[in-house]
Amino acid sequence: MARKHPRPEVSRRKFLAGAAVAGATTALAPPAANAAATTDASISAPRRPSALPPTMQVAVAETATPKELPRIGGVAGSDFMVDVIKTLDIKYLPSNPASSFRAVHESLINYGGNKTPEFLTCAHEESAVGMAHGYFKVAGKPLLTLCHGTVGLQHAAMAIYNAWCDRVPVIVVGGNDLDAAHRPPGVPTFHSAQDINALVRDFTKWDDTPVSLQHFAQSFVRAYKISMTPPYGPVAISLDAGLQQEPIRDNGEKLYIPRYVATSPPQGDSGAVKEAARLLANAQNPVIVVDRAARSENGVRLLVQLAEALQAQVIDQGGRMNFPNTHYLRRPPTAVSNADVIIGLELSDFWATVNAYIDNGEHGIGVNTTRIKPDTKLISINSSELLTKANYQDFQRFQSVDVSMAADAEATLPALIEAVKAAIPSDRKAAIEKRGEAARKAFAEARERARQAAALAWDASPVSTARLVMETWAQIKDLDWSLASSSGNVSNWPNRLWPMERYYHWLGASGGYGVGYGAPASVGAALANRDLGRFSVSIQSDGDLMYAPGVLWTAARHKITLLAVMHNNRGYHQEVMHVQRLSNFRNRVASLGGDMGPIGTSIENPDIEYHKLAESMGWWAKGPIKDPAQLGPALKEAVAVVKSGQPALLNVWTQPR
Ligand SMILES: Cc1ncc(C[n+]2csc(CCOP(=O)(O)OP(=O)(O)O)c2C)c(N)n1
Ligand SMILES: [Mg+2]
Repeated sequence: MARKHPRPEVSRRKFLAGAAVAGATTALAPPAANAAATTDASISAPRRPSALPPTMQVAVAETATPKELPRIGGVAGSDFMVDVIKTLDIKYLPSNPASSFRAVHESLINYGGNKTPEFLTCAHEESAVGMAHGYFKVAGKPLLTLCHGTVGLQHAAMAIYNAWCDRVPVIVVGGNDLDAAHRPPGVPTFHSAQDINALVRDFTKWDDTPVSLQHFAQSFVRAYKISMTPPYGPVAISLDAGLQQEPIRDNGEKLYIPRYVATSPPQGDSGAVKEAARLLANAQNPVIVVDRAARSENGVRLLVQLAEALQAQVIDQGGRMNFPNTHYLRRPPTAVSNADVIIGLELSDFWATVNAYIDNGEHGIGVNTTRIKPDTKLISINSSELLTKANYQDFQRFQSVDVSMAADAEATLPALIEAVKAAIPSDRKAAIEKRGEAARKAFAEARERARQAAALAWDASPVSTARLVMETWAQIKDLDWSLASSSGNVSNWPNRLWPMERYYHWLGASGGYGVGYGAPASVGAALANRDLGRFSVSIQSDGDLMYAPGVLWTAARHKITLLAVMHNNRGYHQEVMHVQRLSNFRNRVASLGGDMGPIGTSIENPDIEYHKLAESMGWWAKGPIKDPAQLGPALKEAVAVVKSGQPALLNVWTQPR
């Protein structure tokens, strides 16, 4: 990095030389460090054998009490960074430590008092970002994570991709030592790159590499602002180690922190809103499809208003808790087939909403069929159109729609509701009311069918997924509960049978379907719920937990209360089905691994003792529960433990799904 300014009072070079003497690194042997003040030591010094016996200094550094480091004069640059960070009221900083951000780490603790943000020790960078992801969906506020800019960011990448696909803001700051001439050789140089942000640029909204403290202040506030403007998304900042470590240079320029003012979300164009309202108001059978439409409790209220004004059926695809599943207008995805007008609000996949892809064509190639009538009018309000990048395919297949608004659905709903009310012709009001009556009947019938289906194999062992979910419900229903995450596949039982009415009852899934989201996201969501006095429960699948189980320790360490009920089907069941399907296509018997179960997809023999795993990291845990009769009493005990302040896990053996 080219630095414009003259050298600071205490140069980073001297600091590092001091650090070497104090034993921070044996690689920076004093002769080289001293000689480097004038010329490059490697040019003038005679070649030395590579395995040197320890010098006096090295031996002392490795065995003796380290000498006190020389003091840096002035104010540390990273203290100013902490001042900047503190203006944004970020409550937590889940992170795995690394030397590339040691200066800002030190400032956060000793200068910032480890408050706003509070450092939460994470065992994996993916867990840190996953926690931030889950936290946002409850709190509506982003978290900051610091990571080792190369290897740490590589670990964080999948979780950042999930956040990107799920339109969730996360502020990712990666430490990186840019100055090749001055950074320590060896590991810190392995862990440096020209441009760490390149790793995640395809799935972050914005990134920057500040080269001065003032630049950092601008970048950080800008990053926060961009990530918090709908459509939300993760952002990345590369933080140079030198910039963090050096003192503030007093060159007559006063550092300042730009004020953060939230950007208002983009609203649909008024002409397009009017046209959409006209189509909806005159439709015989309008259908509202929602995915990430509601960003808040108010969003849920607005959707109910829109649906009731039209007595339109609502299909909730579940990216968020958009619409109460207890409302009589709630319908299953098949309801699109009779629609003459469909409005999609923040759909991640409009094409698959109105088309079906059936994975059983010839040679394993899927077959596409339409789900809707040919003249159905389509309307879309989707802020994701403002956030499309080329490489990753999260934008899905292209779907032509008749009225298309690149706008935030929740922000557009008030105008749309008004426009719909104004556009309903008075002679259609009776017909619209009638639609509501039919919907009530269909809703009641569907609910009864779901209840009957849940009763199937009620006493089966291992436990049926419906029983797992409903026994859990029986123990939490009187609490102010939040389903922090549901990983694996439990046939959607919570969404089908738990009454979900509040925004935090359901938080959606990972967004990018990168498995390993469930465990950290539930801990992050539980953290936000804890601060709001709510009870968090998760359905935790076995495959998901094994990607990075260390997040269990983070939960226990930081007193994050969560009840994790395991859907332990002893396998990557979704993949069991895929291999089976291909075997069927090819008219072959699916390969079995003797007592190992399906090869490559079962997680058995040895069976993982998740209860012991959790216990070893500070959780109360019980299992394996195979007899469904034992589930209720165990859940009761676990709920009491969580209420007392400790996370609890039940290892329950379940049917595949
Ligand atoms: C990071 C990642 N690796 C692999 C996959 C492929 N995959 C999709 S579902 C699945 C199984 C997950 O197992 P589990 O969480 O136990 O859920 P189950 O299917 O058993 O209900 C896998 C491996 C993925 N989506 N993401
Ligand atoms: Mg599984």
